[in-house]
Amino acid sequence: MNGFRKKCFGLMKPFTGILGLVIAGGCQSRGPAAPGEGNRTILEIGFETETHPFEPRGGSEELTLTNEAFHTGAFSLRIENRSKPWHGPSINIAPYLTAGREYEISCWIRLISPERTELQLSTQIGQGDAASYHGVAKKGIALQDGWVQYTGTYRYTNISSGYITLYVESPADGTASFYLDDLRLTELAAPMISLEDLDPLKSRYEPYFLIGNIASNADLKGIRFDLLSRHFNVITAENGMKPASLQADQGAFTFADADELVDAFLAQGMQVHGHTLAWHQQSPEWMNHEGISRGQAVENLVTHAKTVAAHFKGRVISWDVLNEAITDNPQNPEDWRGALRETPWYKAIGDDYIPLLFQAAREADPEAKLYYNDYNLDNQNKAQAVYAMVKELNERYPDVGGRPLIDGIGMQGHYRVNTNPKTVALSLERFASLGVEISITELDIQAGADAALSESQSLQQALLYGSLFTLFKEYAGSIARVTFWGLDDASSWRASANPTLFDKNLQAKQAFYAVSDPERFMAQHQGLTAQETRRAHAVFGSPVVDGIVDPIWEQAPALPVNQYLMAWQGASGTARVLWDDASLYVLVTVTDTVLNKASLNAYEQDSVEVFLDERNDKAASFQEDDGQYRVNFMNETSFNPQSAGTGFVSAVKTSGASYTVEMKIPFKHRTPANGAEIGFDLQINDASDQGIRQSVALWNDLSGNSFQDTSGYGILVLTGKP
Ligand code: 9MR
Repeated sequence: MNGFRKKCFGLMKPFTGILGLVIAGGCQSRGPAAPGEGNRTILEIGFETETHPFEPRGGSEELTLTNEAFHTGAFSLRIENRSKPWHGPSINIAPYLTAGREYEISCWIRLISPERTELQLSTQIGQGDAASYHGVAKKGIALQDGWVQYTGTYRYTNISSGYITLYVESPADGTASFYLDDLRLTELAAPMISLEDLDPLKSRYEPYFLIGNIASNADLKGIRFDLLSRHFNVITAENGMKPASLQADQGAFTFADADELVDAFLAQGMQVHGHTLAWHQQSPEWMNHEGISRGQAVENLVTHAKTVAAHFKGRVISWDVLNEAITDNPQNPEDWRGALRETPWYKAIGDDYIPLLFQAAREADPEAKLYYNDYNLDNQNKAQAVYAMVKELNERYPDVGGRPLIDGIGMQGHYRVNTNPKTVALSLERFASLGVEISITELDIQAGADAALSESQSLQQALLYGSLFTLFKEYAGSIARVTFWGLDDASSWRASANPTLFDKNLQAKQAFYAVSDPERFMAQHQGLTAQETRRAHAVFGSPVVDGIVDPIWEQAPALPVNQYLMAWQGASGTARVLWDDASLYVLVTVTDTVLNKASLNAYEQDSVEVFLDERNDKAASFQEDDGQYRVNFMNETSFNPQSAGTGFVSAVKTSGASYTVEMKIPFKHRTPANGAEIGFDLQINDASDQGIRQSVALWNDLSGNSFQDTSGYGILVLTGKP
């Protein structure tokens, strides 16, 4: 706790010697009690005494008690000199919490600068790699000329780290200064969750395949551990066995946390799958950086794989030996070498880094099943490239340890409600025909947004889970394991898209029941399938395309470009669309910290793309009314087909961590009118600081084929013409 961060009083006040907080049953009660019988206020901070328990989260920002402004009483906390969105006042509330209980959390905020911006009250659970971050009261607009209350609820299912903070951040403006007052934490009387009500999933799937989930060290106690142990029989460490976790510094292997995690689940009679021996993400810089020699790279790769595989020998059943080595949607998939991602491993060693790596793992742990693991394997081009790679390598290296070089293919399975189970089935069929085993290694299904899930979205999600599990059962002869990537929505890497079986209160969602008994669930909802196409309005109006955002754009609704094609979640943004009798106008604001256009491929540069199917005929190949319009952050344009560029105008403005693109696209094949529907999509390409495309965000179409197939585009409805 920070005992004496204070001062700059215009008014002197007596020092009372008591912290500015009141614990339940304490001497002070402020404002109305939280609604509900039996709720207990356990912490209140009004900043009315000489000390306060807040810390600066970033380090450099200043926290000062002040009487310049207050919500109640005479004082508040002033927060200034922030330089990052996540900087702000932070308080460790772990000592006040009881595991499994739900809390109402509220505070009051008034902006100092700018005049208005979006702030968020958030909570951090745990520290370092084990930390997870969750919005409690999201995206409220704070103002300069009045106090705004931020209120939300959160159920803390694991408090074992002893480090759980509340903090205020500013996603849209990293430098915002503000006053904070009257923070209150109320324990709600709602009952704790009962585990016994649900049939264990692992029993239901026992005849078919192993059923798994992920864990971190923070999950080794309490209700989360109980829930994991009840439903699953195999565990993957979410982050703890990745190269960056096990060998951050060369030669200094750090196994203690991973050992603790593995042994805790083994002691429950569960099994463990290892993830991952080599990946271009979450690997330390020293291991495989640009310019490293082939010899050094081989040494680093092989030493890491052998040491780690040997260390866990006998305790893991299988390894994701190599993760995500194939590019997205390769255009010539037969040529799997041409489809390889140009990672530092590949650049330093060449394509034989793959057999070298698998051989090293096999030598160190001959018993473990060795997997190639990747995402978007429902994309048939990518699936074909993986098929070609595994087939050729297994033919070329038939006898490694008496087994094929690669035992299995891991289909990660980061899906969305509009994922088509038929494409998943095609890939299962393709891989099964190779004779290798298949595991679904990271299953989750995004639905809804901003951590909100409507009843119908929840049902759509459950329906897709149901059809997938029906399918997995059909392929049970080839499928060894199905692992979910996240126990509950709040702890998921995609928390805002509600992708798991349990909600943030660890209550089973419809998705749980669909997985538990897919045939019954599908029969109960006969005829329904999970498909969701985004629709939005374009509003009548003619902005000037000059890089200055005219107020008229505000009349059009904001479209989130926030669904990811690749597993890496990079730049995202929002767009607005206007139209007049001659043109469609698109404004896209992208949030991106590093802007790069080093790649010779325009689509790999930081850039924005619009896809247009003017007649909305959803053709599976480009027709004359279809076009792709790309503008990078330096306002350099490219078009598909080339002729689409005729009459196109664009302007770009960059500022700090964002850039804004304005486009004017003339209508060429349709006379626009109120009510007309147009096929439309948006894409944000995010280049890494190495100039490689690391993430693709879209408004609607996640087929990866928008450049040639319009059938997955979202729909724009033209409105507002007087
Ligand atoms: O869920 C993991 C998240 O906590 C990490 O921040 C992230 C870092 O890359 O990795 C996530 O897990 C990834 C997995 O290791 C490989 N496939 C994609 C998963 C989601 O990004």
